[in-house]
Amino acid sequence: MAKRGAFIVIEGLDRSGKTTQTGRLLEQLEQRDRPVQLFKFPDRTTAIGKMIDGYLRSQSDLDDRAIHLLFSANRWEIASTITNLLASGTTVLADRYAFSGIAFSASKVTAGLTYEWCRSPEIGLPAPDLTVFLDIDPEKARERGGYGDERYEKEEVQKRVRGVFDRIGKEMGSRAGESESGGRWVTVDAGHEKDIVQGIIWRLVEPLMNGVENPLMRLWE
Ligand code: Z5A
Repeated sequence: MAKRGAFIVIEGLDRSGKTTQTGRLLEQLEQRDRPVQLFKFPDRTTAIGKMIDGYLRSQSDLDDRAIHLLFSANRWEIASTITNLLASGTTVLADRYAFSGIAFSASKVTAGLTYEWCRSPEIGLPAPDLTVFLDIDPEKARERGGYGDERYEKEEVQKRVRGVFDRIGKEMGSRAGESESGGRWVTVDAGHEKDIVQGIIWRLVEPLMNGVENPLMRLWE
């Protein structure tokens, strides 16, 4: 049976290096002639993505539940493309995914959104085979610059977000190996130099580079 492509997600706090590392990973896979496609969430180019972009730049205000559902819809509008690419043998990389959706919304103190409510619209999305969580101390992230321009880029928000990511990681980790696991969750210290982080990620990704045999799972199903 032909192998399908692997679905690899890079998650993490702000300025942890997700865009840097997904870009490097894309290059490494292309250099090895692997068919690969990168998605970045939110995808700000679609009609839904443009609404999200306006919200993040504080150009518009939206109900907390409405924006949460828009972030999720922004993944659902691309979900079938991801599924088809994987089936055709293409490796799919994602810069942020459903886990960011849950972590940012569930950590909004005034909104009162429960973890379960936030997770609900994400159930059934294509499940990654590997999620690399880039962990960084929010204070160290701030030193990387460009921090603070958008809505959630505040240290106290980032600390709460880190707490929810922790919960997700434990939940995913404890399910790893079960059929409905949604793949491995690996936390990587993103405080190292870029090349070191890249090397750690590559060691995790290399075994998946030539595709995977197991069928694609759906998140939390
Ligand atoms: N959000 C949400 O609420 N719900 C959702 O469902 C989703 C997202 C998907 C926008 O996300 C916001 O949307 C985000 C979460 C929320 N809110 N916040 N806050 P985004 O992905 O568009 O955010 P971004 O601004 O593009 O990315 P980022 O998180 O800020 O950065 P990053 O991708 O992790 O880092 P980077 O761009 O690769 O690197 C940042 C800088 O650090 C840059 O100068 C690098 O050269 C430097 N860097 C990177 N790695 C290193 C190392 N290892 N050492 C030193 N310097 C480094």
